[in-house]
Amino acid sequence: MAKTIIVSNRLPVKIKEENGDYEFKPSEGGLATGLGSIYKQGGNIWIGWPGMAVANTDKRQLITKQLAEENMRPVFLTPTEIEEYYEGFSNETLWPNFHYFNQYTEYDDHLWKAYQKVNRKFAKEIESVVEPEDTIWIHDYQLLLLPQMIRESAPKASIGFFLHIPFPSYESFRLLPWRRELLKGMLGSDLLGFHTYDDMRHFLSSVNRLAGIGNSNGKINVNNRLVMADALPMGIDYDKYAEAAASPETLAREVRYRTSVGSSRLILSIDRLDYSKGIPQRLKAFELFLRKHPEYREKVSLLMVVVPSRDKVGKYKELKEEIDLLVGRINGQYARLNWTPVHYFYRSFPLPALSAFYRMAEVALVTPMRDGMNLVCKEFIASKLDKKGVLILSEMAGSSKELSDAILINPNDIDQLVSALKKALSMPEKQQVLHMAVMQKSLKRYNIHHWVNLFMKRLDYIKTEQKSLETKLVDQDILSEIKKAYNKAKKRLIFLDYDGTLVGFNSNPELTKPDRQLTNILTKLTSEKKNKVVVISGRGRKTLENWLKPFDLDIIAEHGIWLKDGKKDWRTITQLTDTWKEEFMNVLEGYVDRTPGSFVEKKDYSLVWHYRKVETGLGEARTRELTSHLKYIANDKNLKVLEGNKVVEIKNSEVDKGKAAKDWLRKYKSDFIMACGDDWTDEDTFKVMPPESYTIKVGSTSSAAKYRVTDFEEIRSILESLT
Ligand code: GDG
Repeated sequence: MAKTIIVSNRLPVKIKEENGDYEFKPSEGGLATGLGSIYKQGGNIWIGWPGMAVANTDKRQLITKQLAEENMRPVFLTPTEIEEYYEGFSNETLWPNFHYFNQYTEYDDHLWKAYQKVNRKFAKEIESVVEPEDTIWIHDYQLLLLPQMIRESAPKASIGFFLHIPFPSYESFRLLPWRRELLKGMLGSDLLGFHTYDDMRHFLSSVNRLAGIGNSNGKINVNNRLVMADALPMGIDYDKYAEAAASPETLAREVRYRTSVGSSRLILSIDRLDYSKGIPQRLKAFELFLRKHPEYREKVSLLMVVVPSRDKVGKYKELKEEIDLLVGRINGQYARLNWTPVHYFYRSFPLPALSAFYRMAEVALVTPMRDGMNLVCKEFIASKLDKKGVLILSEMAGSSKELSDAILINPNDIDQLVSALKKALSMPEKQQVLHMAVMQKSLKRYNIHHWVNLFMKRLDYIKTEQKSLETKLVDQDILSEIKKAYNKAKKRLIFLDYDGTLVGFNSNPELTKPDRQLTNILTKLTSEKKNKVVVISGRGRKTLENWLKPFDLDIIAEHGIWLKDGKKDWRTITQLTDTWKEEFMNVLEGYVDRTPGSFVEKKDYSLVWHYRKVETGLGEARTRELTSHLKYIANDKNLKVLEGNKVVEIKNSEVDKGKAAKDWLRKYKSDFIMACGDDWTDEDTFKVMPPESYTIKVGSTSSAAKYRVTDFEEIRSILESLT
C-alpha cells in the first residue's frame, strides 16, 4: 500500500542523552501536532535530522532503532554539514534573502555545495524507503532542491512542498547566483504551498522570468507535467491553546505571576531571536511610548520573551547584544523600585507558562519586519477565553492577511506603533470582544488539521488533473478504432488546426501553403459527402482563404474571430474593437527595433510578435520582457496576452478556438467528431469536444486531448488512412 513520507530539516523530537541512553521528547510545535495525524499512522514515516551530531556508529544504530518505533527515521549530519548547510546556506543565504535582509546575505559557493550535498543526503534516505506511488510532503527552505531529486528516482510519486517562510519578490530572489537551480529543485513538486497569495504570486513571477514558464491560475506546465502553486495559510491547533488556557496548571501559574508583577498592565512580545522579528524596533517604540505618554509609566510593562535561536550565526549574536543594550537602557531610565518597564527573558518556557502569559497580557505586540505567517499572534487569540485583549500586528506578517480585525501597523513606522499602543490600551472592552470574536471564529475553522487536510486534498487534485491530461500515443489499435468509427458514421465533423498540425513550421510563415501531399489529402477528405471539414487556425483570414480556396471546407480564422462557411462571405461572432491596436503596435515596434529577425504580424483583431528567426536565447529573453510589458498595459482592456510557439499574441479575451468550434458542434450534429491541434490555443478546442470525440494532440504529452502523435506527418498519415 502506498504510504506518506513527511520530510523536514528537523524531526519533531528533542533528543536528550543521559548515561548512554536516549530520551525522546516530542516537540510542541504546531507542525508536529498537525502532522501527527499523518506520520503516526500505519507504515507512514517522518524523515529528518534528529537535532544533534552523533558520530558513533553504535549510537546511531540505537537512535535509529528507537526512532523507528515512533515512525521516524533520522538523517545524521556531521558538525561541518550542520555548520555549512544549516547555519550557512539555509540561515545565512536563503533566510536573509527570502526575508528581504539582503545586506546580510552570504554569497559563498562553498556553502551552496554543502547545501546540495545535504539535500542529496536527504534524497538518498528517502530513496531507501520510497515506493513508486508514495506521497511525499517536504517542508521548508532547507530542502528546496529535494523535490526534483526525488522526482528523478520516483517519477510517479505525489510530491508536495510547503514553504514556511515568505517567497520573496523576483527582485530579491534574482540576486542569488543559484536562483535557477533552486527553482528547478522546487519545480520537481506536484504541489507547492505558500502561506499567502503574495508569496505564491512572487514564486510564479520568478518561474516566469527565470524558467520562462507562464501559468494559468497557478498551474504551470513543467516539461509536460502539470505543477500547481497555491496559497494555503497555516493554522494552529486551536483547541490545544484554548484548553491550555483553561487548565489548572496555567491558572495556578497566572496567580503566581500576578503576585510577582503586581497590578501592572501587560503588553506581550514572544519571538525566536531573529532580526526578521523586529525586536529592537519594538523596544524603541515602547521606549518612545513611555516618553510620549508619561501617564502610562508605572502602569504598563512589556513582557518580552526571546527564545534562543541560531546563536552560532554572527548576525544573531549581534542582535542579542543590541536587545540586551536596549532593555538595559529602558529599564535603567524608567524603572522604579515597584515597577519594571521591560520584563525580559532570554529562554523558552513550557506551554502552561506561555499560556499564562497569553492570558495575562492585555495587548500582544507582534511586529515582525517580515514573517512567513507568525503563529504567536494566533495562539494569543486562541488563549483569550473571555475574548478580552487587543492584537497589534505587523502588515509584514502573513497572518495579517487573515487577521484584519487586529490593529495593523507598518513596523517601520515608529509613530504609528506608539499610537497603536495607545489605542490598544484604551480600547473599550466591548470593542475588544467584537474584534476578538471575529478572529477566533476564523482561527477555529482554519485550524492546523484543516490545513493538513486541505494540503493533501490539493495534492490529490493536481495528481488527478495530471492523470486526466495524460494523453495516449496513437498506436495501431487506436488507429483501427478511429477507422472503424469513421467508417460506421453517417455524418462526420473534423476540426483541423493548420500550422504544426497539417504542415511543419517554417521561419517564414508565408512559406507553408499546402504542398502536393496535403492538397491530395484535403481534396479527398472534403469531397466525401458525409464529411464537414473545418480548418481552425490562428492565422489571418486572407492567407487562409487564399490557400484553401480549392477545397470545400469551412474556416475559423484568427482563433475564432473570423468564420467562413464554405463559399459564403466571412462573418464574425462578436462585436470587437481594434482601437487598442495602435498603442500596442508602438510597443511592439520598439521590440522589433531592438530584436533583429523579429517582426509583427497584423491581423484584424490581434497582433502577433514573431521571433522564430531571432538568435536563440535572445528571442526568449525578449519574450519575458515583452510579455510582462504587454500584460501590464493590457490589464484593463479586456485583452489576452498569450505565448505560443515562437510567438507572442495579443487578442481580445472573448474569443478563442473553443468558443468558435461550439458553433459548428451546434450546427452539425455528427456521429463522428475529430479534432487535431498542436499548441495551447487548440486546448480550447479539445476542451469543448464531446467526450466520445477523437481529439489528437501533436507533440507534448500533457493536453486535454485524448490521444497524441509526435509530428504533423503522423496526422497526415492518419487522415490518409481514413480516406
Ligand atoms: C516559521 C516562520 C511561520 C515561542 N516561544 C516559546 C514557544 N514558542 C513557539 C510559539 C510558536 C512558535 O514557537 C513560533 O512560531 P512562529 O510562527 O511565530 O515563528 P517561526 O519560528 O519563525 O516559524 C513563521 C512558521 O514557521 C510556521 O509556518 O509562521 O513565519 O518564520 O508556536 O508558541 N513555545 C514554547 N515555549 C516558548 O518559550 N513551548
